[in-house]
Amino acid sequence: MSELGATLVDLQHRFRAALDAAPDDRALDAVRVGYLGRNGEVTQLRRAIGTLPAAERPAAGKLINEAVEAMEAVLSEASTRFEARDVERELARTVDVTFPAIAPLTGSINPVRRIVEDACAYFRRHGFAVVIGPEIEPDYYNFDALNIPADHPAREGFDSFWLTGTLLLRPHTSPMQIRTMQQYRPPIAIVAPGKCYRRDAVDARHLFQFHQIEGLLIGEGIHFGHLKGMLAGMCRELFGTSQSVRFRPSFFPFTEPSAEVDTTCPKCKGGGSHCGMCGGSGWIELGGAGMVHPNVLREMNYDPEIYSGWAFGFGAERLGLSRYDVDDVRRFINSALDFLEQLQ
Ligand code: 2NL
Repeated sequence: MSELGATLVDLQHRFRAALDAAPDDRALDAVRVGYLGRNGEVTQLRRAIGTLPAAERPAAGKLINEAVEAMEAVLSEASTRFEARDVERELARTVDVTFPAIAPLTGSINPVRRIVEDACAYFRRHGFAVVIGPEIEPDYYNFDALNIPADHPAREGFDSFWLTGTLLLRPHTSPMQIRTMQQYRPPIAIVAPGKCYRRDAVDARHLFQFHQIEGLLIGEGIHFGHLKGMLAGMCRELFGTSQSVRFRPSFFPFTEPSAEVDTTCPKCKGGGSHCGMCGGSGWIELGGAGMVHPNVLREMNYDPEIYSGWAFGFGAERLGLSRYDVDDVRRFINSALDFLEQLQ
């Protein structure tokens, strides 16, 4: 082999070794410049051709060209290998096909709605119909028909959003119970769920827009025992058997006698002392109930000597505090989905 041939073989060996040792694209380019660049080793060999006898120059030029061709081929191979490695790395970084998938957002039912639906389902199973109606009602259906005349102080207690002199956002769902009584004769067994509005300052126990579930049973021989049985059953259904119910004497213009209904405080389990949730009483108030006032029955043209009945009104958000052991009704409406999705 000629001297030049031996030099080129050695040069190519070193070139390959340098390429193999190059850790990245930049190092690869440095090797290229070192051998094939303007001042590279190969270029210097080409310049040396001029010093050879004229007859040997063509063969020398051919040898160098062949070597450069071979070197460019391995260089391009090495460069392709780096590109492929970079793509692999990028794919491995962004797409790990073995990684557990993110669960899709399926949505969940708001706990207040679930309570309303569960309570309605309970009463349905016991033969009650569910009635729903408008949120804007005249004062007659909200007050007059419920034994609360125009100048009655109890109207203040309802602190309503009035839209006109006679129209208001209903402060309870009683209007639908009045409408049903006007439309049908006893026996009547209904529940009226829905949104209600009161001008209350918002705090841990109050929202100015809330949900109520009212119930009404009218017939012959209906008494307070039926009411206690149905409400105890509803609480058992919503809260389970660990929470009990108690009835405290109270007053409403539309029932007589009247009672306030409490359930065992879910926080202190009735223990009481120093409990921040129930204020130490061991009980949480759910709402009110009682025997429908004779004046209300008379207004509906039901004879109080023949018919009697009970009614109740519960705040759905209050039921939610007990059912889910939540300390603040605002939690139900602040749209913190990670919190709400836990309450099923
Ligand atoms: C409360 C009290 C109550 C009623 C609502 C009612 C409806 C008719 C006739 C008689 Cl049509 N009564 N509803 C009865 C007692 C109490 O609600 O504080 N609820 C949160």
